Amino acid sequence: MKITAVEAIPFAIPYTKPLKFASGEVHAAEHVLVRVHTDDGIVGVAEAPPRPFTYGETQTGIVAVIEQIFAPALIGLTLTEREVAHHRLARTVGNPTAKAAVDMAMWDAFGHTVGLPVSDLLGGYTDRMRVSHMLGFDDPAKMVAEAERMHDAYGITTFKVKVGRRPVSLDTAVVRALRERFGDAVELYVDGNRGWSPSESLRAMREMSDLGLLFAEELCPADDVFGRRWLVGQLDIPFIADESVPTPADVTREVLGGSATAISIKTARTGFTGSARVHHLAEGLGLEVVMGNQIDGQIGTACAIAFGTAYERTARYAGELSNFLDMSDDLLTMPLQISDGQLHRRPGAGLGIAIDPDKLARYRTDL
Ligand code: MUC
Ligand code: MG
Repeated sequence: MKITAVEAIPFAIPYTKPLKFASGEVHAAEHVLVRVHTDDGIVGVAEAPPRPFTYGETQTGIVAVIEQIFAPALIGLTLTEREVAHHRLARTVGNPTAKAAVDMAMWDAFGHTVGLPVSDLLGGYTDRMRVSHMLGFDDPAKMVAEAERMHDAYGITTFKVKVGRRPVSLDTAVVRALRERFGDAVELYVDGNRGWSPSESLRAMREMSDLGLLFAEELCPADDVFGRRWLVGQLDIPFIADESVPTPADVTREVLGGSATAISIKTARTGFTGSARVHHLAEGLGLEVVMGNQIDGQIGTACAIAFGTAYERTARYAGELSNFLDMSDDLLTMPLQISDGQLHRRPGAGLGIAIDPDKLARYRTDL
């Protein structure tokens, strides 16, 4: 169970449909495959998605921090020394997705070593989750058509609508068009990626007050400290903190400060070890949680479903588990399948996934 090597392999897979949102846009999955090797010949995998507009990480930076700092700090530890690994990774500030991928690859390797699924090792609550699909910026007719496609092809009935454009009516028109098209047959919520000011956010939420929204996520920046507290205090639905809460301490700060009332858990940024800490904190504080999406590929989505199915609280709402459908290809030998609006966690040890060597050879960008 001793770690002998940690690899960081950059790869690039184009999106068939780019995702656009208030803080940026993504046209290709330029991610980093992380592989943790042990002296038993076990290999654990995970992926890190660089999101410079969210965490400041780049693909080159993720490879460098893993190769230069994390790998030397972890080689020689056993897979059960997770707390030691966590503290060694924490000596480096920032780099959330690089740390998370290393952590999750260690868990995958541990699952393979003991012959058990990661989801069972974490909590083993259920084997499936309902799926929520993120709809990126476009005009109302195209966003409705995209929702129809996801509804008809995959049975998806929950949509997170990206908002945060100016004027706010650009986005409120989309949400209204979706509600008019689907009626009560779908759940809708909105994510502003910090695009609006607090007052624009309140105006938009008032315009949409008859549309039965489930949540509002990160409509304005957490750094608008009083403005955001003012906004959250006036809403009658939970306000989800996402990129403003990359650590448990941030969750505490935002929630106790009145700037958030629900939490997005993203395994891409807190791994399994950190996500468990956020989950337990949310349980202790009595907060609702949603399993979020860092525009994950299929490896990242396998991680999110493994964690989301482990606990009752994370499996309660639809999880954001479908945006890999917009990628032109992926690295797994067996693709994830969404049907009837649900994704099952993979059976089998670890994450239950295997990397296709031919696909990795085609898409890696370091050789
Ligand atoms: C989200 O929930 O914000 C958009 C940017 C990012 O980093 O993640 C996505 C989804
Ligand atoms: Mg978000």
